[in-house]
Amino acid sequence: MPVPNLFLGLDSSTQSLSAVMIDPVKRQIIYEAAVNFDDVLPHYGTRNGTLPLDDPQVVHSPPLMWVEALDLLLQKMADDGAPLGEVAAISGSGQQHGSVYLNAAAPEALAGLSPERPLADQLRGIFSRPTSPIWMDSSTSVECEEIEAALGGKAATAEATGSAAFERFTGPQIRKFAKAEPGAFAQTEHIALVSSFMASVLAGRIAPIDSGDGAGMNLMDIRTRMWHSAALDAVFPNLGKKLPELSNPWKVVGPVLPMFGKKYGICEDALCVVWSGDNPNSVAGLGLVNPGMTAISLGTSDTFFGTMRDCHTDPNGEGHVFGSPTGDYMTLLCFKNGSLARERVKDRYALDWNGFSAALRRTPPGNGGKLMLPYFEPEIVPKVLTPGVRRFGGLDEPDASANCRAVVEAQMMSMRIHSRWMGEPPSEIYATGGASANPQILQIMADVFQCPVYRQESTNSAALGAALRAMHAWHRHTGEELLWDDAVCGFSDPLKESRIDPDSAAVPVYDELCAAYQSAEAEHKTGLKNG
Ligand code: XUL
Repeated sequence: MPVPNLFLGLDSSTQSLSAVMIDPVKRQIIYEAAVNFDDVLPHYGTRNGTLPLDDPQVVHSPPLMWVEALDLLLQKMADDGAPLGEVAAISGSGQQHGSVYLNAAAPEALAGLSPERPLADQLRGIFSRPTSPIWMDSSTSVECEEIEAALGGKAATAEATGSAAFERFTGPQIRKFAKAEPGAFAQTEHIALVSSFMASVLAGRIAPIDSGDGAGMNLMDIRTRMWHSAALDAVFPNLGKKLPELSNPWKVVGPVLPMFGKKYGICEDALCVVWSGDNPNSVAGLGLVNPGMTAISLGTSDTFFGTMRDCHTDPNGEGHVFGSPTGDYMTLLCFKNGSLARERVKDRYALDWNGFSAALRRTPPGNGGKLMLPYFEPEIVPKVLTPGVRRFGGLDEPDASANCRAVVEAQMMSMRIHSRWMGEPPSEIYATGGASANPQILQIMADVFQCPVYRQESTNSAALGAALRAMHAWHRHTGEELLWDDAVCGFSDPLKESRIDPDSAAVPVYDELCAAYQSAEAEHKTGLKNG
């Protein structure tokens, strides 16, 4: 029998369950697979992983579907000949904030799982609520207001729990359920996150919530990483009784249930390491293991996230602080007008991406003071509910080149301005996502932030991060410290040749333009109030 020395990361995301297996000796991903919920489990009737419901603000998924997907994915891995018998530890990643409600029958059903019958058949009866609200749900504004009022306002809530109260966060979601369905809530003995629920199935016991993902609930004291008693009270009296313990991100939940060995050949000594949220896992998967390391994902929306040693919270309540897998903190800011806005400008001037890049090359850093507020859609950061593009500093609408530069500069300056509260400007930035293939956009990023930018090509960073966390925790468990720098080395290195250095001549240009941008933002806000 080969010595178990492989690590498996699973990612239970909105639309699929995926797996990444790593070999720490070869420092390679040796196997990847995924099952898409809509495709392989059509009997749940989901679209893109969520149930079709009448109210667009209410977004739920069936947790039993995630259980059934686990059976299907492990079966696929066994059929593919993935070396499950050599797996030393498994961890995972869950879409953040989503909650699973379990009744009193859950612990026994989990502990008694048998390889003879499908998991879903054995766990069908453990839910006190058949559906789980997920991160896309935005139906709890009333509860957010109630929680913030109880905790002393937006900034105080952020200071206490790491984020202001957000509709998708678990605390407001629990409160809404408790108010709307008191009977079903009374039947709820255990509340899990998607991450801790999946770990519970794998380990056959109610798993802890790791402090990284726990920070996405508005229920955890972001500094002590313990349940915040006033926040618990703000949601429901005695809520603590229904919540599992919080743990550090390297906690071993226990052995993987032997039934998974019997059924799929997973090594009988394999450990289940606490699961975390997809964003904390991605921090590990992208190699952001030292404070100041930042990633900017240029996707449909743009996200800015990174590692922070000391805990600072956003007094404006726009950004989030979660726990990072290293035991530090991670920050996350989400900007809705990302690729969407870049594309709208490109299409307005009938350009292709080459033409867009040529426009960026033709125009100088700072755009001669021409500015755009790129609110093509309502914006999350800063909160702008009424969309509308505004131009300042002599930016003419027909000027294609200046508008191309203006939209990208606006995005980068907005990230610089709205990430200031983190207290640690980025030391280097890893750019990911579709638009990171464009060196002109990355040059503007480097110039605005005045730090080197690298391109990161990793696609499945949450599952990879989970596999790396499994490896890190397994080493700790066996009494051997594995430094995070060593853990990620070779797995999440950015493309060295993609390095783009900032132009130091741009320092005063963007200092001045950022101040002008901030005034434009303020003017826009006042204009909306008065208008
Ligand atoms: C983060 C968030 C999303 C989900 C996606 O706050 O809501 O990134 O974690 O799965």
